[in-house]
Amino acid sequence: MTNRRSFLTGAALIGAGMVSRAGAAGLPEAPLQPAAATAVPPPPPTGRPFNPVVTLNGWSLPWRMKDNVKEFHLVAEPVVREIAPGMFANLWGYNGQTPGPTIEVVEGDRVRIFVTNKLPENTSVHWHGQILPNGMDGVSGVTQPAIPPGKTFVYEFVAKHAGTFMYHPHADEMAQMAMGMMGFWVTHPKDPALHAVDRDFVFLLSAYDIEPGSYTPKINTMLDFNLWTFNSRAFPAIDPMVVRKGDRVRIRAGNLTMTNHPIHLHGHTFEVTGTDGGWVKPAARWPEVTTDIAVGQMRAIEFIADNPGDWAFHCHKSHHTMNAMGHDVPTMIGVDHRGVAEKINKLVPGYMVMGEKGGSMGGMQMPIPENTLPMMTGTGQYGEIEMGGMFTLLKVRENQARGDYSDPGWYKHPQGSVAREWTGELPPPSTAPNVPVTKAAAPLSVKRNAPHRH
Ligand SMILES: [Cu+2]
Repeated sequence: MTNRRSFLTGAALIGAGMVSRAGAAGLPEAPLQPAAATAVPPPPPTGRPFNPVVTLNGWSLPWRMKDNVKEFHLVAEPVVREIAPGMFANLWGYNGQTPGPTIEVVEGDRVRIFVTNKLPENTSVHWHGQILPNGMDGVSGVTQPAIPPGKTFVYEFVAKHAGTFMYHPHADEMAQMAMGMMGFWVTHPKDPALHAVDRDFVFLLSAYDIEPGSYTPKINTMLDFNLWTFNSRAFPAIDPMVVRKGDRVRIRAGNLTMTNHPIHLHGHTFEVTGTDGGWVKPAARWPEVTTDIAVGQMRAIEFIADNPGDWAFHCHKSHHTMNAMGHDVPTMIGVDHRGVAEKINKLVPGYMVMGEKGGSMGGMQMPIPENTLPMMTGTGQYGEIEMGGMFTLLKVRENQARGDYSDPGWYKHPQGSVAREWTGELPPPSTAPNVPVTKAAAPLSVKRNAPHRH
């Protein structure tokens, strides 16, 4: 993981020329983040104190204080995102990344956001969930003229309510969101002790349809996406959420895909403590291990990480824990196609028949096209994980230092606490009763019901 200090040093060096130019124009700096590692933010250098969030495989946008106003500079621009090692996508985002940087402010802050449009078409920014003056709502054509390419607009409002929000365009939004235009927004409570947690992770759910061998998403796809991501990253490239045993943990997620995602955590029960409408009153909360996040919604879940281990955290739609897959594939389970394979092999040497025993890749190695990802991938300490897409791990450790987010490696299970093969006596195998599978259907005779008498 990159630490913010080293990143800022790098940015300052690269951007030295840009700073003076921006300074002359009165604009705050627009820092860039080209790396996809999780950047853990330091405590806020200016303004009211708050407990920063950790953006999975992302970062938080630095600001400058000017006359007691927090000034940010977002640059909407084409970016190249590494979806996972070896696979890159031509997307649109902000300040070098998609999603754009997380904006963190404190309840009551006056916020000024400069938005420079470096896209080839008009854009705007809608501040999803914020209660603000109508003209700052970012709906192009309705509350403002769209921001033309090359222009900079300025938004200014008071962040009135603490909570979990996001930003995204309201201009050609189908195309722009399909290209990755989105970012997280957190308004922290004025009192940092209110809703305080030890670790606070944030990410956005996004989906892309990128044909193997190509780099740009098909923006007209409505449902049949092949890359399901947290912050435009697919497992095994999503960083784990590392916590210390006993930590109070919050995970906030927002959904900017075209379908709902039932997000499921293993080993713990949580409560939904916040939505994009605000904090849920304690009396209205109930325990869950899965929470469905509908399109356009934000959810904050909270729990005490009291169970050490490597716990799966994923979308429960099984196709969403797969990477680039073909959906027009017949189910071959139980079909003996050895003879067919032999014949095809005479024509196409090396042809591999798949799916007879299920979809498991079980040690198979197959060449894949350029710039795509294997469907199911990742290896754990006990072998192949056979998951992709919207999947990561919550790693709960006794001895993880406070504030340390580095990956502690695989969990060392206490002796005798791992599922294992039964080596004792086995009962005789049971079989299903032998039922004839098909019988010529007898012609149907339909009996008309007597009329009802009500
Ligand atoms: Cu899903």
